[in-house]
Amino acid sequence: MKSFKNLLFENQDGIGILTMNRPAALNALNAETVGELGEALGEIGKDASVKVLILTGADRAFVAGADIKEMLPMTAAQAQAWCQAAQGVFNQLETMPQPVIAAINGFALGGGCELAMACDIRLASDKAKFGKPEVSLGIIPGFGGTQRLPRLVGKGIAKELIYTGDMIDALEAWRIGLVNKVTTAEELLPTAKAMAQKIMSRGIFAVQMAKSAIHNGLNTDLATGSNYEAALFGVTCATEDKKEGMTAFVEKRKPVFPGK
Ligand code: CO8
Repeated sequence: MKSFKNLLFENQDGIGILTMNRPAALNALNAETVGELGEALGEIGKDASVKVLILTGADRAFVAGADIKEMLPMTAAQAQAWCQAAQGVFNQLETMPQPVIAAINGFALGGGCELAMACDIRLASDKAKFGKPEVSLGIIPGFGGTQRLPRLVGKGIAKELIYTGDMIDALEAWRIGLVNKVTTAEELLPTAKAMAQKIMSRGIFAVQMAKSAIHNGLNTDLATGSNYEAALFGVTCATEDKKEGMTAFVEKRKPVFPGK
């Protein structure tokens, strides 16, 4: 992978760790960073040696939002185009083959909270802070926040967070279902890696199919989603992983999945 100005990437034995790295601006998302993110995700998505991706932030922020200084002079047309470009990258994150764990180490505000919500699973350090402060700036969420937040925490809580712009701590984020787990700052990455290891020990192709079934099923009606699930279930039954997983069960041993 090429090196980026505002991102760091390493592949630790199949666990990709992608770090938002623009600490002077608390990792705020300017166009350059979002462009780099799209490029990195495109490469990682095609790299079968990365089984699970962890997304985190450098220093004291996960991502403190879209870059306010860059947005200030934007016209309506430019802002709309910027929203659509960033939404495209967030959709790319949500639909890439690998499961993505957000390890939220600090501020996850505005576009940063939206970035975390495009990941599959969210883990937070007890130092993390969440919020949708857009209305305090006279704008609304634009990177999918009005859509993903109510789907995650329900309409009423999402409206409260978006209308008030209030910041909440990690425990409150856990209580409302915005994050799956809260750890100490020291334990955040180890916990994310342990979860990644566990996911990698399963039939990873099946995990990818489950991701697709959940994502596409939630965007349609129950009957269509269930039909899609049945089709992907059929696909998993054509894999060597299925043969190994079921044979290992019958032989009372641990499976060793070939990953295909
Ligand atoms: N954009 C640009 N710069 C930022 C941002 C940001 N979102 N957040 C922090 N920074 C910069 C600060 O300006 C400061 O830079 P400098 O040292 O050059 O002045 C540096 O990061 C450090 O920040 P602070 O000194 O403010 O640090 P504090 O610890 O005092 O405060 C906070 C931390 C509370 C996180 C504070 O920085 C803050 O409130 N930041 C803004 C948070 C915010 O409002 N985020 C939402 C932005 S809007 C958004 O994300 C909408 C997404 C959809 C966009 C649609 C586009 C059209």
